[in-house]
Amino acid sequence: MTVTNHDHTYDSQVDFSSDQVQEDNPVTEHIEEPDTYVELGVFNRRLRFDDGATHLMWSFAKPESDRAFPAPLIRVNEGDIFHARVHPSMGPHTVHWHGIEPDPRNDGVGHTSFEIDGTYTYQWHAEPGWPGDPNIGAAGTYFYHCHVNTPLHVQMGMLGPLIIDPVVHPVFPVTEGVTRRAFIDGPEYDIDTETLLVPYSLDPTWHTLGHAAGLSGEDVGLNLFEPSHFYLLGGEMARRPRGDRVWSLSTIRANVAGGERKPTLVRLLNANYMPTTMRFFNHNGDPVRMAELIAHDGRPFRETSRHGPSRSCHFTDNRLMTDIVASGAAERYDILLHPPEPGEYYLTFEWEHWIRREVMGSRTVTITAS
Ligand SMILES: [Cu+2]
Repeated sequence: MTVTNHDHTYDSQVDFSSDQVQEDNPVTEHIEEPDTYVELGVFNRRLRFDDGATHLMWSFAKPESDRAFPAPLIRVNEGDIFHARVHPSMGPHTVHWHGIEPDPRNDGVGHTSFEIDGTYTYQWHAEPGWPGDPNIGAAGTYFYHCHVNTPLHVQMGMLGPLIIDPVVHPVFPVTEGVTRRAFIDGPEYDIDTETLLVPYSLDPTWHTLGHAAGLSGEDVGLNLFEPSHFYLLGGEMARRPRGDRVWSLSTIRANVAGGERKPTLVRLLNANYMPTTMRFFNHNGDPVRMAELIAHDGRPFRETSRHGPSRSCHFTDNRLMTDIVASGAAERYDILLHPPEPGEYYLTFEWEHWIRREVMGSRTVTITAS
């Protein structure tokens, strides 16, 4: 295939992509006053994981904060104008707001805009929802990641969670206390036990490569991802630990179904390059259908088969209850936990080979229901 771009002719798409300068230090067009503002730099350091291994990681950090992995949680309210001032020190890098779909200049994809050489302020608007309307509303679980030499930079750790919280509508008020809705007319959940779950697998050979490895067409092994470390990252969002460290998930607290507290919400962000399966079971090893899927990739599950407002499936007779959740790269699921009784349950996460589907790695965490 020959690709032509104005005065050049390229032998391939790779050749074309590799030859783009596309580095710039532009000003943000049509800039407005932000409601939410973050500043992100880039760090490069070895971090110790919960299996005792240390790996060289690259990720994003706020100037005054820890150099931790995953990168800082960014939380935005529907209706907000959001700004992120990004100044990569070991660039160029970008920030892609995965699932948000802003205009190309603010979408952080170098091939359709530019990579940041200097500083850039990304700007986008979080669209407010409306009860019963399946077509609008940004509330949900997303993530942000670098989109330069993407497979490598994401594997190196350049990713962080992004959550958009809904506006409150008078017909769907929020109960007093530590409660929030997942989306405008969605179910309420307990803020205190809200948990981020980021499965991530790591191939140490990739963590020896340079910033632009493979970009000039040479084979550096980026077609071969052979993870030997498997991690469950995250934890209770209200209790993220401090320090230059990996945020590891060891246990999940969940509120028992039917109790006074609202259900626990687990926000799954799949940071892997392979198929994965998550299972819920009890101490006998029996599957427990305690997981209710309420949204996927920032889009609520709604009943759309009838005329009129399309309700959250949570408020219909067709709740999406399951004991097994399959997901792949970059997928997000918002999962309410409904453990039937107090006690201990388990969540097992399995990483599967792309082709053979054999289990390459597995991790289990305890879910303590009270
Ligand atoms: Cu990058």
